[in-house]
Amino acid sequence: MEFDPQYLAQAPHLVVFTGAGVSAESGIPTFRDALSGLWEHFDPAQLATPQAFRANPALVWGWYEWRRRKMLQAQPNPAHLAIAELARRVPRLTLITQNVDDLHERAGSPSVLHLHGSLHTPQCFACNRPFKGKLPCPDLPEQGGSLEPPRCSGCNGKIRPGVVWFGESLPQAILKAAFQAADDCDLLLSVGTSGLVQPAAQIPQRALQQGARVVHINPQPQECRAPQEYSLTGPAGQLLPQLVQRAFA
Ligand code: BV8
Ligand code: ZN
Repeated sequence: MEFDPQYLAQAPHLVVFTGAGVSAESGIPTFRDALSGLWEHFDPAQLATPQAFRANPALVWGWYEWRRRKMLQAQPNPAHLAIAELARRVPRLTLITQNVDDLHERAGSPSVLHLHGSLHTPQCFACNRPFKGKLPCPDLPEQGGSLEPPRCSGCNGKIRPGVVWFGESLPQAILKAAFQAADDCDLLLSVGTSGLVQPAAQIPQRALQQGARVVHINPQPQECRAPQEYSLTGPAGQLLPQLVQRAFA
């Protein structure tokens, strides 16, 4: 059945759930593509772990600084801007992201639930104190490189990225708020995610189970197992502005 953009204008509570694909058109490689150059022989699920950081802190810190530099150079794309526009138009919008970049914030989204943390909140690997220092814009070569992490001013421990690694728990209060929004919403847009990573991937399923409409926005067609589940195939930077335009024309 065709998705009617009017559902967007009429939903009392809209959830937008995003993955790395929403930042793809800003030039930020998705998680699978983020392993080029120095890291191309690594599996992200191996590198984005506390074990990898313990074993080779400079390799892991270099990868994250290389990605942070890409984020600093990136601009929000029309998908981020359309989501920020939706927040101004609908009665209630909860934005939940798996991404560690700040492009939703820079596009003007007022509040963002970061399930997997953020590259902009480094902290101490030993004592968890937030890193107070200023991180310089890393001048890593395009193919990246190893970089010794800075040290904690409190305990001299190594500073780590403020992201949730594989095998680490998600921030419980944020996950709880995200699940509550999924359980309460009338419509959920799932934008640019392959739905592989748990427990984030449960969010669209919970919305579907309680009777909300769920719309997947992804260049890869997504499997729809329920009558109120839809798959809009294409890049988010094109489809989202069109949806907003048709919903509020
Ligand atoms: C935990 C931060 C336990 C780091 C990330 C149950 C079953 C199986 C496995 C598990 C399970 N429960 C837990 C696990 C293990 C693991 C897991 O899920 N493994 C997977 C690989 C099977 N989960 C965990 O370890 C989680 N922790 O559960 O802890 C626990 C419990 C108690 C006590 C202690 C421990 C932690 C998971 C968090 C990992 N951190 N990010 C970093 O960024 O470096 S996840 C990382 O992957 C990113 O956040 C990203 O969002 C996510 C997925 O990566 P991508 O594939 O790149 O992105 P995405 O999935 O969004 O795919 C891109 C999509 O975009 C594609 O579909 C593509 O078609 C589309 N696209 C491309 N271009 C566009 C587009 N869409 C729209 N427009 C476009 N232009
Ligand atoms: Zn410390």
